[in-house]
Amino acid sequence: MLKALIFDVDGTLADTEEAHRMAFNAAFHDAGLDWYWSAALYAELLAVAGGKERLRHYWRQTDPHGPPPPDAVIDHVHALKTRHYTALASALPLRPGVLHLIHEASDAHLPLALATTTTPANIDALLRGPLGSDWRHLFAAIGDGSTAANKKPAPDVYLQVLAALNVPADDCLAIEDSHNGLQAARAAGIPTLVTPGTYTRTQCFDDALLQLEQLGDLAALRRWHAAAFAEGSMT
Ligand code: XBP
Ligand code: MG
Repeated sequence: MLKALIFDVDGTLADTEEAHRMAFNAAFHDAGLDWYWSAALYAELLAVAGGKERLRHYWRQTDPHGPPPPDAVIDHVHALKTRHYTALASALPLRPGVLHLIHEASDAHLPLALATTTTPANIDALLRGPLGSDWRHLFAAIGDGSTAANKKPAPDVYLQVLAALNVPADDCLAIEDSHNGLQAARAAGIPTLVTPGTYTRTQCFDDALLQLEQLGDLAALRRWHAAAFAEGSMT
C-alpha cells in the first residue's frame, strides 16, 4: 500500500537543468574562465550528479595531466553559479501535474519527501514561489546536497528520507527524471516512476516501474503502485 511519495527536484518538480546550465556559464564569465558548456556538452556532463562534482569532472577533462582543482576554486565558482541559478529558479514554473499532486497528497495526509543532489538554497528558490515561503511544512523529510556527501546514483539521500519517514521502501514511490536518480532510488529498494525531462529523455529507464510524460493524479499513482505488487513485478 502506498504510504509516502518521494520527489526528486531537478528535472522532476521543474525542468530546471537549462537554468542550471545558464548559471554555470554565467559563473564561468564572472570567474574569468574561458569555459562554455553548450547544451550538448551539458547533457553529457549531467552524467555526473552534483554541481561541484560536475565542475571537478570537467576540470579534469580539460587538464587530465594537471593537478586537481583546488577546493577553494570549485567552491568559489559554484557559489557564483548558485547565485545566478537562484535568481533564475525563482521564475521557473513547476512541471504540469506537480502542484496538483503535491496538494492532493498533502490533503490526503500522504507523507511527502524530497531526495535531491542540489542545494537547500536552490530548492528554496524553486519552491517558495509556487508553494509559498513556508513550503517546507509540506514535506515530512528532505535529503539534499547538504545532508548526503555521496550524490546520486548513490542511494544516500533516499536512505536518509526512508529513515526519517520510517516507512518501508516497498510502501513508497519515488518520482525521478534521470538514470542517476532512478539508480539511486532503486538501490534504496524504492519502486520508482520516471518523468524524463528535456535533458534526460534519451537516458535508460529500464528499471523504472513506469515512464510517464507528466504526472497524473494520486489515485493513478496508488493504482500503479498496487498493480506493481499485485503482479509481483516488484522485487
Ligand atoms: C540534479 C543535479 C544537480 C543540478 C545542479 O539534482 O544533479 O547537481 O544539476 O545543482 P536532482 P547543484 O538530484 O534534483 O535531479 O549545482 O546545486 O548541484
Ligand atoms: Mg533530477
